[in-house]
Amino acid sequence: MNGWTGQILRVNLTTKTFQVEAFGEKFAHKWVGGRGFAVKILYDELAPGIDPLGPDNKLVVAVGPIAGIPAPNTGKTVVAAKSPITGGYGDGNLGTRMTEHLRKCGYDALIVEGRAERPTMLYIEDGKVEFLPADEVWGKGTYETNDWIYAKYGKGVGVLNIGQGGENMVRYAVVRSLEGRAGGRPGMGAVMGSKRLKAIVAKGTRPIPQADAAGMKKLGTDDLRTVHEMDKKSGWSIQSTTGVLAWCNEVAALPVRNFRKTHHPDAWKCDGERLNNARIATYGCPNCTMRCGITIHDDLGRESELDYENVGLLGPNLEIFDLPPIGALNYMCDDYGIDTMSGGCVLSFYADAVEHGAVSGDLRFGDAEGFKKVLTAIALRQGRIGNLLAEGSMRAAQAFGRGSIDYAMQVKGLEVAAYNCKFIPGMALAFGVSPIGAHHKESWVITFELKQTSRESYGPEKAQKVIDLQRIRGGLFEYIVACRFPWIELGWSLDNYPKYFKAVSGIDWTLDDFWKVSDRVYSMIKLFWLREFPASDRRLDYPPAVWFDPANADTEGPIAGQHLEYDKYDGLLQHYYDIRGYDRRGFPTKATLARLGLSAEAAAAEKFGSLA
Ligand code: PTT
Ligand code: SF4
Repeated sequence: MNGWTGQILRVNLTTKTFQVEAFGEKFAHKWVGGRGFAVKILYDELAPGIDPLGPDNKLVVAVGPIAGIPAPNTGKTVVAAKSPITGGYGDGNLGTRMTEHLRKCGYDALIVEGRAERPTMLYIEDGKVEFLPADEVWGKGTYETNDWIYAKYGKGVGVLNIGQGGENMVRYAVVRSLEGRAGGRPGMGAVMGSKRLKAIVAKGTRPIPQADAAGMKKLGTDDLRTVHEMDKKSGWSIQSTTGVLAWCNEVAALPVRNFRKTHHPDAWKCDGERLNNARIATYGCPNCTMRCGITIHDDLGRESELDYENVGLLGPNLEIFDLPPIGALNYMCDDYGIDTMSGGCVLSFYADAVEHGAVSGDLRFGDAEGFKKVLTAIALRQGRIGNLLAEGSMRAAQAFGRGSIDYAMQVKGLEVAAYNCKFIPGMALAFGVSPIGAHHKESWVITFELKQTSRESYGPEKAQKVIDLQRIRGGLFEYIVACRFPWIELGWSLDNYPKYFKAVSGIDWTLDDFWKVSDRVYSMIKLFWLREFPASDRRLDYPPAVWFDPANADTEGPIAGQHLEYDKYDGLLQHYYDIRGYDRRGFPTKATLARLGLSAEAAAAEKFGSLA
């Protein structure tokens, strides 16, 4: 079968056994790869209600048909499991040499089951699988672990690993790879830790089956060159993602002081221009010619890689505006293997809760040293506060009480990205309906909303745009598995992707064919949620309450006096459900599921909650 290796590797850490399973064209064409494979496998194989941090959860590492093949930005891999922070489907996407090596070992996905007795490193080399002791690096950070692996196998291998955050099952621990960054915000690192799986290493040498390997090679290498030229011409990677910080500050969309404020006069001190001036090196994922990872020295002289989300949520959101201490918090998150975004929101929530008397403590906004101490307590689960905050802001708020849940900046348990939607209804909707909890990766509608429509509108055009973007970002790029930045940042045409797909698989699909897969994948994720939360309703798709609170409205600046309104947001949500073919609770109807070829899955889901 061209385009896919046709094989999945299943390993069991409890029994230290593995098996290779074949999949056919029907499965490949229906789910394509990455997120598509992951949600189908997890839906079919996980019993509803299992403990995400117990041995019954499974970790899926999945690539897609163009992943790992030289072509623009194809070095990405999806990591997925039932999420410890949301209890629903969770995944993330990171740049890593694992992408290419897993495929060259002969697999399009890896399923990790069970729980090892001792800390373990899984080593995969072509057809060989080894369960090796990792006691030596258990308790160590991701940098030291990575170096330990490189010293054993050389720098060219594919590596996924976790730090102390994952080992201690911090519910927002990520999976790390030094050739990319971090992935799996909804606790994929904690799932690895719960399995005592410190690292996965792969080294493959087999060819990846392609319909037209020579044609793909020419197309891919030519396009890598063109993308590089486009980047140089546009200058995008001068500031990379952090270019957006100054704009967010200008349009009152920056998270400041746990999202209480939307802009700050000192924000320029940590903007993209300052970051570029402080740059000491540039990093990129494999198969990328528009490398966007900018590193600086933190306040201890360590090299720390900063993106917009990391700066926004560990900087202004904590009222810290100097890059070196922001870099230090970011370095700590990377080394502990903790998500910078949830980490930033949990820290800001705690400072806010102290300020509002929900909990006693001496942490104050702007106190970088204080935030570092709390972050360490979280990663190592030290003391009552460290332990509580390691559970995420939603659970911590439930423990603190006193109305603090209103300013825990999360949706479905997962903390929001660095866009302050106090008065940005469409982006608030994008967070609300993101299928893994709040994340900007699914639909970054904010620029359309503020540049091409009216900010005040709660009209169907915004719901439609959220869906259009979900189909591309949360759909296509997550199952074909490639970085979306050439498209979103440089305008690289989406029409290139059916071309790559045809060269590797021989299948001639239009973008509309891909959108159908996207809708199928989103509906499948919804069924996963229905099974886990059968009594849930549309309030699961609401953003944090503080954005609706008139008392929280800005007192000056471009959106003074403005805030989201519940009835209007609910109307916007209904537009979204109507266009998607979902019922009033936000689940796909039977007719929608039948249209997407999911009647069997619908029948299985009905045991847990009825469908309209
Ligand atoms: C992603 C999320 C992001 S999105 C950022 S910064 W961003 C944070 N980065 C973290 C980090 O770094 N260290 C850490 N300990 N935690 C971190 N958490 C946060 O994780 C990422 C890039 C970026 S930089 C973005 S937008 C794009 N994301 C893509 C995506 O999701 N899919 C896709 N097909 N292409 C993408 N391209 C871009 O990749 P999660 P990465 Mg990460 C230091 O995975 O869980 O989705 O969270 O992916 O390889 O590290 O690159 O302004
Ligand atoms: Fe990785 Fe950035 Fe390149 Fe995307 S643009 S592949 S995130 S280095």
